[in-house]
Amino acid sequence: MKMTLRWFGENQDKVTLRQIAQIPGVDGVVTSFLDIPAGEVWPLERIKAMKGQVSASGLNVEVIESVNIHEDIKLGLPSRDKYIDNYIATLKNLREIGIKVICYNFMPVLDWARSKLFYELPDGSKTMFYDDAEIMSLTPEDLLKAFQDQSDKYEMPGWEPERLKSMAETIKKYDGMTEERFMGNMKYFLDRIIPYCEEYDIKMAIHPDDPPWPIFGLPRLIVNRDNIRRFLDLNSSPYNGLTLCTGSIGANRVNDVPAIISEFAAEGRIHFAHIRNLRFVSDRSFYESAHLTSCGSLDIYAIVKALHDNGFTGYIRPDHGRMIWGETGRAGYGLYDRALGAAYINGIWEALSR
Ligand code: DNO
Repeated sequence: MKMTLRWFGENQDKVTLRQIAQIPGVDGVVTSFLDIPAGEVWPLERIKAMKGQVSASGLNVEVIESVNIHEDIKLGLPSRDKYIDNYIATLKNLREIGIKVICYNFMPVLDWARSKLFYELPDGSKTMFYDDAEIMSLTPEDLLKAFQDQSDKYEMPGWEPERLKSMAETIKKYDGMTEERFMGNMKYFLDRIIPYCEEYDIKMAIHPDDPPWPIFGLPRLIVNRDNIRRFLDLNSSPYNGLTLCTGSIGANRVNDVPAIISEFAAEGRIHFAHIRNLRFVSDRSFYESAHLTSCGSLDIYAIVKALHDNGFTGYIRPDHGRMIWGETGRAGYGLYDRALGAAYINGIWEALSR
């Protein structure tokens, strides 16, 4: 297991590489270029500069989250081939600095959703909240505005203004999109890129849909064990794998997260794990709690044990933390609570390994 922390890049993150390097047991960062629109080739010079900067802090960078998928690929439009060629060119450039895993998602138009970004808990910490009834009462534009209003001027990953410029029009294009066609579009993409991933030794790791059910009538497929199986079977190469996000899959209480992890880790298909806890306040409403098992509704010990006992050798990052000790910054991505999460997960791992 390799412990990492997400870092949004120079001028994009209040948390510095130096601070990350001081967290015990964190050896690397997971990063991206939020400003490069989906579908464009990532310039090699910029990639190398980023690598140089991370290395100078004594950290490594072997995971990218995310190289986003252009909407035309998800929609299966004729223009997809051009964007897939660009994706392959980006992979080739990322290989130059030794990138091993790409986290991406195949959620139509929108990425993850929350109703509150800074919901105050009784102890004064602030965290993200998902209330299904509230989300369902909003239009996608309302949700975008709510994200922008609450985000404290930080660009939220997956909610980049460029990507959502013509959100209403893009959502319209999904009219009549069936699950079968959507899966077919995933397969087309995978079959084109996986041979290059094998050659470049870069593993693709799809992120589950968050929340794991359809919103705004858009299809969402990476939501449970059976659909993950269907997805992995679309292309059976081990280079076609998963980012197992406990908070996404675990938001549907029917999903048995440790069992799902055990099954797919044993097959070597989990390349990256996002570990976070959440506490349900009703069936489809929850807030993101501290990582400790006793703080939330997920059994983080059982989750880490499922990875450990099934030979997981990939990357882990503590996912979304609360804002504690008066910290401000990008929702979910402060320093302190994520550092506590990393220390906690490292502690479980050490205990399991002895
Ligand atoms: C939110 C993140 C997502 C994730 C993407 C992966 O905090 O978990 O934005 O990075 O879905 O492509």
